[in-house]
Amino acid sequence: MNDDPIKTVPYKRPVLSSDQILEKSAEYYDFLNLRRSVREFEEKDVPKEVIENLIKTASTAPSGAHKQPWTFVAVNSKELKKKIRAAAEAEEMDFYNNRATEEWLKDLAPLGTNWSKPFLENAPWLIVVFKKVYDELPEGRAKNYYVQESVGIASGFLISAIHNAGLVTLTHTPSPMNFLSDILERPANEKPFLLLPVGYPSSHAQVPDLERKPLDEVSVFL
Ligand code: IYR
Repeated sequence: MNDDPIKTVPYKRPVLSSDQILEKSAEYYDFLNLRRSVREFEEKDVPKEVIENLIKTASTAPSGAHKQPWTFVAVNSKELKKKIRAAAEAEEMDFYNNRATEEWLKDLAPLGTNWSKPFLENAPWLIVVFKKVYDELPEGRAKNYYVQESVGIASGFLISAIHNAGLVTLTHTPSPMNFLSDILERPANEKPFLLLPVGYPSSHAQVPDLERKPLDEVSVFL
């Protein structure tokens, strides 16, 4: 283990005027406010280099003790996507028919989701985010910290990077999702966290006409 303090370098940032800061903050809000979870994809491929850039962006996220406790598994293989869809739909069928409470089904009803997940095969890429609950190093097991928070933040970066690239995604969380570890052959220290299909929206993609809570409902200024 290396206990030396990390070397420091001068902090570099884009230097903006206060007017530019105001403009940028408003622009970024307008831009991200256009993001929607899209469930219908065009069967059009996205180059691997694009996916690499998205993953590199996600991996710039802050993490507990800079452990970067994540692995992004990018799946383009038709065969693997087919296997993932079959396993996810089996879980979802059981969820919608047996496991979901009345209240949960009632909350989901306006969104119109069901057990059928064609996007798991239609989207050109599935990015499966794994959290590393601990690190397996040559010298043995090492602890990771704030894993849930760190991987959640990295996933947020990933979603905004996908939107920024003009592509779409949705946050799919089949439950339980251990089948992803088996199909993707991940080691025991990695647990599936989130599945993001990535691609172009289908030209007839529809999204629910949702309203976002206004600022005064989601914030308190003191
Ligand atoms: N995992 C299921 C159910 C589901 C749960 C929530 I919370 C959602 O916001 C949407 C769906 C599914 O993917 O259909």
